[in-house]
Amino acid sequence: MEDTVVRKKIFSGIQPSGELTLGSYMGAIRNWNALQAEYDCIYCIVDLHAITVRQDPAQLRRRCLTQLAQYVACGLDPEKCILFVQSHVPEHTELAWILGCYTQFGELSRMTQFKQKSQQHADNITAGLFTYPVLMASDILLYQADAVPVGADQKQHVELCRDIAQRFNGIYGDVFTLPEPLIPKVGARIMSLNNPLNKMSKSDPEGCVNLLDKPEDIRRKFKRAVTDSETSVRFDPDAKPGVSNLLTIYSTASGKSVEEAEAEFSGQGYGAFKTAVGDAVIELFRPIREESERLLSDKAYLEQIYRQGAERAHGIAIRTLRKVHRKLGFLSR
Ligand code: ATP
Ligand code: LTN
Repeated sequence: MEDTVVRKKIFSGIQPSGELTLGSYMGAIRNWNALQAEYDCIYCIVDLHAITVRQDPAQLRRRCLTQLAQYVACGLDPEKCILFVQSHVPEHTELAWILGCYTQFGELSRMTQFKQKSQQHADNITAGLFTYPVLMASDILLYQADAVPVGADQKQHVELCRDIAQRFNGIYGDVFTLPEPLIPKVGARIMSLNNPLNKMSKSDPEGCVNLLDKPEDIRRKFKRAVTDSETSVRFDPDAKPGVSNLLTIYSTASGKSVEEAEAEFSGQGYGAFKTAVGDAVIELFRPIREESERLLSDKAYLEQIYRQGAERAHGIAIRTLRKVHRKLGFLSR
């Protein structure tokens, strides 16, 4: 009899709260792409997470579809992985309620993202913003994911998810797989082009390059990128955060190592270097932008992808949720 190989499971998601950025590409999607050949991958558009801060309904609807088109244009293959929208699979919110009863107030209060976002949205600090990591834990645990490919900023949330799973398993036996964060060695934290001490973020348009930006906008943003008062292109994140960030971007966009990139630009000024980084990113994103535009003109195809994705995701999620109900002592329906 042939051995059945159990493939490891991967889950990740991105909020449709803005455009996909160079940061989310380098920190997450690039890795998602590489993993689909070897693992069972499930990638989500986490719209329920997006509403933890106020969204415009028409814009949210458009961004969800655009984000799906970009997932596919980046190489995520709906034949190889499951692509779906979080709100289409109701088990996410059901399990989140349950897990919230196994999560401490103190644990959630310590989350860095909550502290930052509650400063940014001081007039609207909702219960949803606070319990955001519980919903994220539910996303991951429903699919019994072994690994979660994310940028460095999400490590704390994956660790909390693991703690919640461990606590639950400690009480009820082996219910959940304990997930590991998968964080890339290079590109896990791309910094803002405006201020290289801050993470590149959707909420800072000039410091941030979007996947769908036009070449002239990408060129302009790199030309204006903040560097330092020296002239040497050298990787030293503490002394030269701006230049080091550009080297990281160049290296990941061109496939060359940071050392090769340093050698390539030695003796050249920052002007030529910035132009080359911009050009590398333009060429990296050009096919993605063109393919996204093509896919967006075929709404029926995109709808078919997310409908099938939700159906397959639901089939997996319901099994975990039923098991959880049984373990908790809920009467079966
Ligand atoms: P916000 O900017 O509003 O905080 P975000 O861009 O960090 O949002 P998402 O788009 O949900 O949030 O992040 C998607 C994925 O991309 C996550 O895995 C996150 O860790 C990763 N990511 C986001 N920004 C960066 C960055 N600057 N460098 C590396 N990875 C990033
Ligand atoms: N919080 C994540 C998005 C997210 C996620 C997930 C990532 C929601 N659910 C499950 C991995 C696994 C962020 O990037 N802001």
